[in-house]
Amino acid sequence: YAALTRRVACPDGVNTATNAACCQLFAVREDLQQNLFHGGLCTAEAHESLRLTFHDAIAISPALEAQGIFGGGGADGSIAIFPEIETNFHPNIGLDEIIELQKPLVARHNISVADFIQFAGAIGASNCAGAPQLAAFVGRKDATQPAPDGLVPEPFHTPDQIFDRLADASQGEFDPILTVWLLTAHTVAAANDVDPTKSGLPFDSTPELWDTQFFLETQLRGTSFPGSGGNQGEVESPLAGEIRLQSDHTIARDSRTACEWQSFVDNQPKAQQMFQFVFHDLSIFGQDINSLVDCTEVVPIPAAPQGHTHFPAGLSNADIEQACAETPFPTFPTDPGPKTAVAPVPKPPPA
Ligand code: HEB
Ligand code: CA
Repeated sequence: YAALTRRVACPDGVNTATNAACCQLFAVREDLQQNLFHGGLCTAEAHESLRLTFHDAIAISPALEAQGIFGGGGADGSIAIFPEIETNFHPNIGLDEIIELQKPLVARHNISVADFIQFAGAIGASNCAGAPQLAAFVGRKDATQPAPDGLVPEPFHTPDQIFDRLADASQGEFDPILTVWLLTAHTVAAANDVDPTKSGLPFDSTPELWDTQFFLETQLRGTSFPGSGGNQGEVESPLAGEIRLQSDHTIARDSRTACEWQSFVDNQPKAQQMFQFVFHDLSIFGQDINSLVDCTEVVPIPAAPQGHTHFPAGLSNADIEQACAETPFPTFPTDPGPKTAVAPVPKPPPA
């Protein structure tokens, strides 16, 4: 079969592609790696580009449409086309920065804003060792109007609110189990705006690695806040310097999702394959797949996973808040030495 797949030579004289529409992406990839991701790093810009894919795509609501109200266009670039409107929606706090950083890159290429947002997220994730190769499509139609407010989940929402919102946006595809799959993204993540006194607070001890520490560390008993307490959407974390979202905490302990959450711990292939699957679908919400071209071949295969699943120093199975009733929590070695603090993810310099 391989012999039947005819590749086209790209006008750049260097690359070939299965579809000519993918050729333009080689230059976009190079621009992203050199001028946004510091030569190919899994830093804050990569994390924020991945978060942006979600906040653009999830803003679509068939439930609103059924009431005759415009429900948003999903992965249509609206968040970056109407930033003065959508970045003022509360859950989109902080995304104005990555939109501003991406803006000159979008302008340099012949690509829709909708395609650019999802492609930047896929390339950003590919810089994180252990990540899956995420889907890249071109041909999305750009938004002509902003999404309505109220469609992006908040960390203080209940599991029911979050499950209902994801089910609506996905026309029933994203159930509570697939919601857990989506949250794998929080393995390469930090919060800048949940605690107004601190920025770059990671969700796990390895925000530069696409590993399963996020699923293990969210199951540990929370003991303190990394900064100020009493912030909406934040609960106590087990480690100095680490932040825990209330939504991650409650979904990790909800009887519908606790065993699925635990099943990701030390299951690197699952953390890759399940996110690869849900990102593929999320990244084309509101678009017609038949009018898109699959250019996933342009996304680099990420580096192999690094490290091994472990309890951070000073913590062990005794600190696990067991939530899955069916299966005991697996045993792992504890890092040597005294309890240490997790370092913040440095903020990107402004555009
Ligand atoms: Fe996420 C981050 C929430 C889902 C991705 N998050 C984040 C934060 C929050 C959230 C709050 C922080 C922000 C600041 O800065 O402060 N999420 C959330 C919720 C949900 C989610 C509630 C539902 C459940 N995510 C998600 C998904 C995804 C994501 C699905 C994918 C796509 N996030 C993300 C990331 C991050 C975040 C990547 C990081 C960013 C940075 O680092 O900057
Ligand atoms: Ca991690």
